[in-house]
Amino acid sequence: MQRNSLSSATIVSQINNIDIVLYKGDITFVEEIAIANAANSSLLGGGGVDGAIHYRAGKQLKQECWEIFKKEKGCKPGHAKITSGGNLPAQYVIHTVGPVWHNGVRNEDIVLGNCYKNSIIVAEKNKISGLIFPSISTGIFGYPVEKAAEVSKIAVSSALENSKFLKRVGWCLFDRVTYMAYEKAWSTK
Ligand code: AR6
Repeated sequence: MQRNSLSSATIVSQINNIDIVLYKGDITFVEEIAIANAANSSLLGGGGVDGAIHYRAGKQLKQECWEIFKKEKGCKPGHAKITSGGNLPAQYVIHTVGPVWHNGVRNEDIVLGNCYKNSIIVAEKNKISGLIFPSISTGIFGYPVEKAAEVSKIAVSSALENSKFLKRVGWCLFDRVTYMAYEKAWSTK
């Protein structure tokens, strides 16, 4: 397998005995039990990390997302739904839909925090021990990355307080600027 588009994980913190880790690179190469997807409400695929995940996961993921679309009308912003990982190294994909940035006047911080909290709830329900997120909403949806890193740190820290199954949670960040924003958020109290 091609591995040069992914760094090894760096542990940046620990919460409730859970390692918080950062990878730099392409999340479709991450070998953890679960990765999260920054999807849209249809769950039927799109651009950015969603496109990359669907491309590498293949037909099975599309089919499972289609079933969720038919039965549950997809996924609302801030919510999360689980599928298998198809052809990905990850066994599961937890699809969550971030907020579109509107200058902070539409509760974007609450919706973004809910993406992380609800993804962690879904992971715990499925007894998942490792979950890696992309930087939700900071690409096509336009959420400022430093703010997103802060909001996500607060949401993840609080959601992990009651975790039983997760042992490793973190992010896989595609570019240097995004990586540095999350590294900075986790290096400050
Ligand atoms: N691995 C890790 N991170 C990635 C990858 C990858 N392979 N590709 C892109 N990123 P975005 P959003 C980073 O736009 O803002 C889709 O069309 C990217 O550089 O993927 O939540 C969906 O269907 C950025 O840092 O997600 C929705 O319609 C981060 O992932 C919409 O985009 C998020 O960027 C969601 O927009």
